[in-house]
Order: sequence, then C-alpha cells, then structure tokens
Amino acid sequence: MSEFQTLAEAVVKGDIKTAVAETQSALDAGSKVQSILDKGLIAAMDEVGDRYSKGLIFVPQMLRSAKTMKECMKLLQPFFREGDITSKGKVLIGTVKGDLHDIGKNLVAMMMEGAGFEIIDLGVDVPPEKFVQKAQEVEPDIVGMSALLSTTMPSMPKTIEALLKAGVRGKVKVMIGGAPVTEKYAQEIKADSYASDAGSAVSKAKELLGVS
Ligand code: B12
Repeated sequence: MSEFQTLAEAVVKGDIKTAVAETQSALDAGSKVQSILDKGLIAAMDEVGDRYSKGLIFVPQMLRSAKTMKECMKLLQPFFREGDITSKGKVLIGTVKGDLHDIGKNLVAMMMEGAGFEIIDLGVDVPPEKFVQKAQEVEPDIVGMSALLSTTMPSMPKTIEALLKAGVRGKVKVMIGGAPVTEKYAQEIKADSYASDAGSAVSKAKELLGVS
C-alpha cells in the first residue's frame, strides 16, 4: 500500500480533520506535491467512485469525500506556482451544463494559474450561451470545458457549435477534459486539445499557444 494510505483512507471516509493533518504532515516530510495528489487524493476519489458504482456508498458520502479533497487541495495550491511569470494566456474554464463536478476542473484551473495563465472560472453547470457570452466579453485564448458524466459530454459539442455560430470559435482554442472524455472524442467534436490530467493540461495549453 502507498505511503499515503492514511490520507487516502481519510478522504474516502470524508474525515476532513485527519485528511488535512495527513496532507500537512506529508508536505512537512518533504513528499512531492504531485505524489500527494496522485497517490493520496486522486487515488482516494477513484476508490470513492468504485464504492459508489458497487452501491457501497451513496451521494452524501461522495460529497463528503469531495469536500475533504477540496480542503486538502487548499494546502497544495501554493506549491503549484512555477514562479513570477507574465501571463501566458487567458483561459476561460467551466464545467458544462448539467454537471456539478468541479474538483478536476478546479485542479486544472489551479495548476494553470500556477503555471502563469490567467484564469476566468465560470464554475459548474455552465450552458453554451454562458461560455459564448463570457468569451465575447473577456476574449480568452483558450476555452476549457470539463465533464464528468457521460450524459453531460454532449454539451461540449453544443458549446463548440455555439462558439462557432457566435463567430468566436476561430479566435479561441478549445480544450476538453474529464474522466469519461477521450482524445478520440475530442477529435470527433473538433476540439483543439484534450488532456487526461491537470499536469498535461498545462503542457497542452502551452503547446496550443506556442509558449514555454
Ligand atoms: C466526487 C464525485 C461527485 C461529487 C462531486 C462534488 C464536486 N464538487 O465535484 C457529487 C457527490 C456532487 C457527485 C454527484 C454525482 N455523481 Co459523481 N463522482 C464523484 C467522483 C467520486 C470523483 C470525481 C473527482 O472529483 N475526481 C477527482 C478529479 C481530480 O478527477 P477528474 O474530475 O477526473 O479530473 C481530472 C481529469 O479528468 C482532468 N480534467 C478534468 N476536467 C478537465 C477540464 C479540462 C479542460 C482538461 C484539459 C482536463 C480536465 O484533469 C483533472 C485533474 O487531474 C467520481 C468517480 C471518479 N473516479 O471520477 C464520481 C462520478 C463521476 N459520479 C458519477 C455519478 C453517476 C454522479 C451522479 C449522477 C450521482 C447521482 N445519482 O446523483 C451525480 C451527478 C450530479 C451532477 N449533476 O453533476 C459517475 C459518473 C458515471 C458516468 N460516466 O456518467 C462517477 C464516475 C461515479 C461512478 N463510478 O459511477 N459526484
């Protein structure tokens, strides 16, 4: 079992106090932030998802684990900063219509911000019209969409279509992600890029805009 077993178990149980203390002591012990995230927090959320699929836990428990993870992420956030850098580009990001999952989207936003991107976060349950309206207002370089449910993924092509109709599509790069989203899906719906995790989201965003 991983060195972050106690942390992962606390997140699965939704024990905020223990999880926060474990995250802090892992940081104090010099553990890598990426390892704490991958082996502790994200591994725990995968376990939570498994338990939910098997009918062992229900939505309130998932919610409690999500809250626990968010509290731990607050401690990790300062470490995502790559240094004082001028803005690498503007990213408008949100979770698509009908979808309330925001942990992954927040993580992507945090890491991108840490890497020097300016983030405008539309939150969750964002309809295509809202992406369009905000894109017209803030003129981002990238529009990022997150979906965690197979039922909400179709809102991604709908948003791309809406950007196209509004004449905005040509001015922005579209990046998508979320557990059920794939590279193939990104190609199908003509998104410019897909990333499976927050780390690669940062490098793909840099690639898209040709910045280092
Ligand atoms: C926590 C959770 C919840 C919480 C969400 C709280 C919150 N504030 O986010 C609550 C309790 C609200 C919830 C509700 C529901 N959930 Co839920 N949930 C989860 C769970 C356990 C964890 C998700 C998570 O946070 N993962 C950790 C993060 C870090 O990972 P991530 O989101 O994948 O993000 C990473 C990448 O995908 C990527 N990424 C994400 N977004 C983006 C965006 C861009 C632009 C890019 C480039 C990359 C990128 O980078 C991220 C960081 O590395 C998952 C199980 C799972 N393993 O995914 C189920 C899961 C997603 N939920 C599920 C379901 C069914 C539901 C409900 C329908 C349950 C119900 N009957 O009510 C509702 C739907 C509510 C709604 N309308 O959205 C199913 C979805 C099945 C499917 N494929 O459609 C899952 C897979 C559980 C399961 N195994 O059945 N859920």
